[in-house]
Amino acid sequence: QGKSEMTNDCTSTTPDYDAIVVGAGLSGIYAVHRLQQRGFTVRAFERGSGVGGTWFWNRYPGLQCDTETLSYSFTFSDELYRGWNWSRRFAPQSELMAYANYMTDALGVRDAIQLNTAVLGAHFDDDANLWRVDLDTGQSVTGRYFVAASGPLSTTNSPTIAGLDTFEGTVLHTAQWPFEPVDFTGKKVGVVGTGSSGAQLITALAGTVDKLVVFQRTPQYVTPAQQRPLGEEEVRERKDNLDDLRALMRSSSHGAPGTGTDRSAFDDTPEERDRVFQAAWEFGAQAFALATYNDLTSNEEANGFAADFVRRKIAEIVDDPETARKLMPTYLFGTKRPIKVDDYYETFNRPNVQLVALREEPFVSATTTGIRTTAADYDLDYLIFATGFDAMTGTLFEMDIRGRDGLTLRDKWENGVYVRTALGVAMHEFPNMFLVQGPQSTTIMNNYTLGIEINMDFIAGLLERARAEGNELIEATAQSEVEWAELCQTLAERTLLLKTESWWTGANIAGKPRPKLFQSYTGGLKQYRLALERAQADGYREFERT
Ligand code: N01
Repeated sequence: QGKSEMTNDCTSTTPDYDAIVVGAGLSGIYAVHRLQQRGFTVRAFERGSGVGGTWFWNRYPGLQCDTETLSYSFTFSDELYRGWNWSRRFAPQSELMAYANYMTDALGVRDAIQLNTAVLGAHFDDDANLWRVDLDTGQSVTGRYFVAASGPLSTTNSPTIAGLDTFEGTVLHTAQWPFEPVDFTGKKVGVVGTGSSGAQLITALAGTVDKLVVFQRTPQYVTPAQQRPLGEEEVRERKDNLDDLRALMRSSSHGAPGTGTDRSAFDDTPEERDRVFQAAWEFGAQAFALATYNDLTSNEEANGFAADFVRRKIAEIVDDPETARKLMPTYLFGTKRPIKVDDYYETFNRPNVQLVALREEPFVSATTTGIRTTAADYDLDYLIFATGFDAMTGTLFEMDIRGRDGLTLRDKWENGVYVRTALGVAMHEFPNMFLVQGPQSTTIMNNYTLGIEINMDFIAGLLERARAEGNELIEATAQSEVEWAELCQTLAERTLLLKTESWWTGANIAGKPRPKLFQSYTGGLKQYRLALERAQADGYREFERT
């Protein structure tokens, strides 16, 4: 409960809540819990009609989390980890939603979450030292702290095609999927985009639809997830050895068992390398990208070994040589987020699936009956955009966030060109505002659930320290955010990631200025955790407290 009822009283200096949280996805749920547990009053606002965040909105057929369930789970509570049973190696959307609801109820945070309520703006009041938060319900609330748990992938990228409004079929987006099931039986369906969402959707729809036309811009590297039901024995094993699992996750580079390796691709002969890649292909999950060799995304020659292996697989799997040619990726392996989907290339052997290479035959326009490219007309009942997100800054910029003296976050970060955060959790000139899995944290690079825990435990500790010392304001120093942003950029420059245009590099949104500082911390989850632990041990010197 808040200290007082919500108020529109702009002169009040006693905030309604200690903390206001944006979002009730997994990060918002944990943020509310962690702050309540430390004795802070908290209110979270969620625009959806249910909790779950990304899993609430992305309901398209075939969706499953591509991090294994046994590690895509909160590990802070033995009881809650043991109390939940995943049915499969990778959780489908319905189970992910059930998990978000399970955590919400088990942690007792449901009453602190106001659904169907979007945060429109949050302004720091320099005189009262609090945040004034405006909601789309017309309400305005105040909080001492403002915590953005709004997710890195929660604002869709919806490119348009000339004449789209004349198309008489149905247009959908994977991340704004209808709540009622859509029956695609006997329909002609076009899918634009072949990232993680597109690849999952394409393989799921192919068996149902009459005709599936895949509009592909960049051919992708897709390795099998190797989905399967979980065995009772492996679940029991994990639950009985939770301390080991936790230690393994926290000391691994990606926050999940089976990630990271000490071996270079040059340690092996070509034959040995093929055996290693083949074993990883058969094992599935993230093994191919993260557990084969440690130099795949830092050395171009090593990268070529992995890329060649996948290209050979495509040539072996895909029957039609022309389709296989169109499916061959040429960018550096792993410089877009690796896609783990079963039977992706096999799907293109189905007689009802057609691949359109947009770089060879670009869109001309939509028509009343479908899509026209420079080479042909495609009749469609549905056109589905699987075109991703305005990642990292998109959702933060959508809200009108203003720090000291009315400075907007958009101006502070120069439209996303110079994003700078202290340790991925806070910004200078935005006192008492915190980010959970925001830019320059491990966010989309590593296991998300553990990243949330590490982030929020740090923030809660900092708030507790400020409270104990009687500080009203916590503000990242200008120096700390410059240093951290430079570190993020330096680490990214040691990889091959900057050589490819992707949503990781902020290059996927037409007209959006290109970031000059990398927006993720790529040093790995273990190093990130250690950096936050050092900051805590050193008395939070990155933050001025008054
Ligand atoms: O989006 P994407 P996504 N015309 O940006 C194409 C997470 N996720 O939703 O590569 C034509 O990766 C674009 O082409 P190109 C995960 O982190 C997780 O698939 O830019 N095509 C690309 O093919 C993932 O990385 C899960 O040339 C256009 C596709 O659309 C992130 O979300 C599942 C276009 C977009 O791919 C984003 O994935 C799903 C245009 N104008 C997603 N604009 C899990 O399982 C874009 N494209 C955890």
